[in-house]
Amino acid sequence: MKLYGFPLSPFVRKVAVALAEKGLEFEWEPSNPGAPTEEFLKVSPFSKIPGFADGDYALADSTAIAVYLDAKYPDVPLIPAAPEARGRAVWFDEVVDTVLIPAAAPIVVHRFLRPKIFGQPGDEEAAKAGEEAALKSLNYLEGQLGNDGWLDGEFSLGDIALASSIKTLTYAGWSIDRAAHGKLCAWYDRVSARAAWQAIAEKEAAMFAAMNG
Ligand SMILES: N[C@@H](CCC(=O)N[C@@H](CS)C(=O)NCC(=O)O)C(=O)O
Repeated sequence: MKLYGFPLSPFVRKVAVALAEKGLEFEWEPSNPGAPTEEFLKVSPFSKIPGFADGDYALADSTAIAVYLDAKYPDVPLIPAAPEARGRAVWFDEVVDTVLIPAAAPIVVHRFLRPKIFGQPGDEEAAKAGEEAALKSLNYLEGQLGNDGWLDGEFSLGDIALASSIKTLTYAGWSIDRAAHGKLCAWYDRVSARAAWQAIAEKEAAMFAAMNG
């Protein structure tokens, strides 16, 4: 199996962690959607990351890939079978992908990508507006969490999507406000302690070191 895309992307990390949770080996190519190779465009026709290939089979959307992986390699399920839990796992994944990530994106753009990667000034006002905009979904997610465990019953795709998006924000120096979002903070610590999460964090760090070296 092969995963294409920079590990900074929360969507790419979501797939990497899902693969690791399932104990699946994969090759990870840090493809750049701005400078796509022919091979990458074959799996990701719109040049979005992640791209993914399992033999001759290719997909390019983190949720579609997770759905495929769960059906094809069901030993460690990440999308629960019970209808209610199944619906909520996909709901949390969607809240993260379509509400939290777009709202919080300016934090990463203006405090990490522009100043640290592209050598351009970041717009601090835009970053602050991103922090403010992200509160709506963070407050909602805080309200969904208990004092232990996961977003909904078993550890699922929703947990992976949310933790992956938070990790991307940490590159910009952002962290969960423990006073305002204590449950979210403790939950993120629990996700970060998982063996699969740590294995991907190590791979990610090695990829960043190689790119910067
Ligand atoms: N819905 C897609 C979103 C993928 C996406 O937007 N990826 C961004 C990087 S975080 C990307 O490829 N951007 C490059 C572009 O849009 O040209 C998924 O879940 O995989």
